[in-house]
Amino acid sequence: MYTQSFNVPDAPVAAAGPREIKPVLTQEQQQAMDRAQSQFDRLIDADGKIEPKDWMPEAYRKTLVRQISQHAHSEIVGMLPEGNWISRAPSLKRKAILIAKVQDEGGHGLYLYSAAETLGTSRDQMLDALHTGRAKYSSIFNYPTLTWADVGVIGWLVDGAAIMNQIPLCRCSYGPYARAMVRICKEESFHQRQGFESLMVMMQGNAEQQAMVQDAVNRWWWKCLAMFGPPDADSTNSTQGMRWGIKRISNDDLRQKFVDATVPQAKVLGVTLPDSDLKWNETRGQHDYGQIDWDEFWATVNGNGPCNKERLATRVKAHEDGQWVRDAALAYARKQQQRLQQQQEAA
Ligand code: FAQ
Repeated sequence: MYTQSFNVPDAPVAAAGPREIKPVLTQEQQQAMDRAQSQFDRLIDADGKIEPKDWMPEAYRKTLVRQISQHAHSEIVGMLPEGNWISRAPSLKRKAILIAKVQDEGGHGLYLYSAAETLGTSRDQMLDALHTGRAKYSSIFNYPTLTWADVGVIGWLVDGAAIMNQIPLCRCSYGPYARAMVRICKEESFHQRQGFESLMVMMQGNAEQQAMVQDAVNRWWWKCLAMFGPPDADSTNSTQGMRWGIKRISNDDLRQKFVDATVPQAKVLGVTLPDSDLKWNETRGQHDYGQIDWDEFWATVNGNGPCNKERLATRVKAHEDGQWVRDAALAYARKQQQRLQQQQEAA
């Protein structure tokens, strides 16, 4: 079910009607199309921004809808593993921080759905793709949060990995996505810092608390490395994404930057990263690290991780439970419109 890419139809296709035939362009139309393509290519080469009303190749638009909507779904589904702990946070302070963080993730989802809507897709289409299992969301949110230390580790490592991947997206060639990412990255930085601080407090506590942190790090480390996506050689979308200035740094390069940035932080915290191959490589000026379990990654992406079904069912239920809010908002909007119309008619 998760294996399919998110495809947006080019145009509505009649259920039982004949297949759409692409119109044959006149010479003039073809020349106009070629000019638009050249202008787009020049803008991309000059590192400029493409805006919603600009002409863009259909494949560029589809790629952005795919990535931005998957990103939005990840933020929304990403509320669930930590949301589970709001009612069990160990103090009022931790509860307030966690509520703020989870709300931020919801906000990120909404900015991103809005950015994707500027590409001519609707929120309903995107949500339908998520709820029916046709759209992907980040593999990382299909793992359970077993203890309070998991909440700190999600902030430190998952948000840390998310920032590493998302900072380059602030320079993405599509204006609305790039601008949304600026604010998102600022908020993710707070998330990462609060996670690290929460773990620091636990590491200064008793042996049981320290063991809890180490156990959470052991369970999340490899999943966070996989979060950056398949190795560059298997990354089907990278070459084109880089050419279009959507993606700026490759999956493997970002993963390496994350490892190099995290090793010293782990030392400060006093935890061990669970990789016996992890060591500084003097020649490369980077850390070597061990083998990621890609079979597990793909099983999770394909819907068979430990929590995929639970996460999706929770999302679908939340959406259905919220139907009355959408109905009420529409009824209110209709009423306002009628009132305005009556006032205009009376004037
Ligand atoms: N999970 O060819 P590539 C967060 C798929 S937000 C699932 O390398 P691409 C905030 C990929 O879609 C986290 N699927 O693809 C937070 C493609 O399949 P498709 C999300 C994955 O697009 C923190 C196929 O594999 N961030 O954490 C994953 O060039 C804490 C081949 O891969 C974003 O979405 C994966 N991990 O590069 C919230 C950032 N990796 O679509 C709450 C924006 C790859 O062709 C708590 N996205 N796949 O069927 C991106 O930067 C890129 O889309 C990548 C993948 C880097 C994720």
